[in-house]
Amino acid sequence: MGTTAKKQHSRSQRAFERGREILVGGVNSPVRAFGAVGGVPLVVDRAQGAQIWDVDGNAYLDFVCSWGALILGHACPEIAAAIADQAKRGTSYGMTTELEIELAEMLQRALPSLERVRFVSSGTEATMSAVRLARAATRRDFIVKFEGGYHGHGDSFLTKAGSGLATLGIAASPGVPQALAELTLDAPYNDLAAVERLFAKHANAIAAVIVEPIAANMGVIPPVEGFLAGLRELTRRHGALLIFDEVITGFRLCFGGAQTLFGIEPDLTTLGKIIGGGLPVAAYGGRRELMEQVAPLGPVYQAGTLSGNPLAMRAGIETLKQLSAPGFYDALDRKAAMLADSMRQALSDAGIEGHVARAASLLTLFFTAGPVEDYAAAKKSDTHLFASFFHEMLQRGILLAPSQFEALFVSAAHSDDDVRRAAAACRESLAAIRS
Ligand code: HOZ
Repeated sequence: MGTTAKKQHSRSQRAFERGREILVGGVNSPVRAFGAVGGVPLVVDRAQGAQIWDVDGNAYLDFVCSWGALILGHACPEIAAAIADQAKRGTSYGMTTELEIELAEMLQRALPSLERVRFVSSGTEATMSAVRLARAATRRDFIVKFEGGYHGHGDSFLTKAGSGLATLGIAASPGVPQALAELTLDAPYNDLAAVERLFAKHANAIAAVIVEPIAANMGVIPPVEGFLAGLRELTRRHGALLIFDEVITGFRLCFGGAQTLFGIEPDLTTLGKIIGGGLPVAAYGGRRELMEQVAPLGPVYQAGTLSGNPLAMRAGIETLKQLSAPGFYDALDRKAAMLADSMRQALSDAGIEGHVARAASLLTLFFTAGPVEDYAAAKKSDTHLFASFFHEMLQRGILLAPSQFEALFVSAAHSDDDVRRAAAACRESLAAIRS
């Protein structure tokens, strides 16, 4: 590991330049554009297990894992077989299948708060639909979200948001009508008193509080003791709904969600990523009397041609089957702890001020001294140092998300050796950016 041969990127460079002539910014999602770290974005050829190859044949150990969707790693044989089998039976029917019922039942067994479930195709759809339902059910218009939280790109979520907006420095997206933007109230994450003040100021007008129960789109920030329980109590007291956005945390921390881990029951939950096994699936669900306000039972309209897509259902079912194996999460946790510990040690050995946040297999190395409890603290990170670190890691064959404000995902496909390799690369990279 001591030396790194300079990687060659000529085909990736050519592909990216060609892509830029037709795809906006050469990408189909801004977070892929290396906007904050510079350099040529990865143009992927294939991936298997924990490895991903670019079109130049460079191999990387992948800690992006499709932004958390691939907890079993790439091209998991059982999932690939299930998709191939389903493809022969038809790829989309636009009608109900037993597969949808089976996956929904599996979700409900793991997350009992999901009394009723609706499948959609992306996390954005899930959060938009959950908020629409919350507004309809409460007959109120305001929502509370948290600075640095990310709930997809629905109009109501694009102020002070994390993920790509944090990465690209977009404070609020143009194109959102002012009248709508004014209905989104932002509070600092982990600041219960701020939420209480919003409830006092907008008495009987807040429909819902939406929160990532473990923030993972401003880097990883776990909730402080009492924060989630406090949100539960405050929302109940004020007649508002509590929405847990578990698009990242669902089935990431345990066989269930953050709600399982913290013992807090939200009114509505959004899921995505892992439940689709790498295919486009998301879901929202929650209390029966709320969900039954959605069409066709109620008037809250939401629909989708590809919702509950059979290929995606097969991938989701196969994924959850594997996640339910005894010891699955313990093994993942052990590897993630190993990586986090070695990163902490490497920071200290390099004499670089930093903070490694971890929640199960979600990690972020912040280039700022801890604690990082909210977006303001996360933003104090030295993003230039992060960019150098990112490229040093990439050069050593380790792919991280190209932003300080994202999580690193350990998957079941990462072996102990992979973790040791990443840890060694981290040590070398930190030493390299210090000098
Ligand atoms: N939640 C993902 C990043 N934090 C979204 C990925 C994307 O925007 O493409």
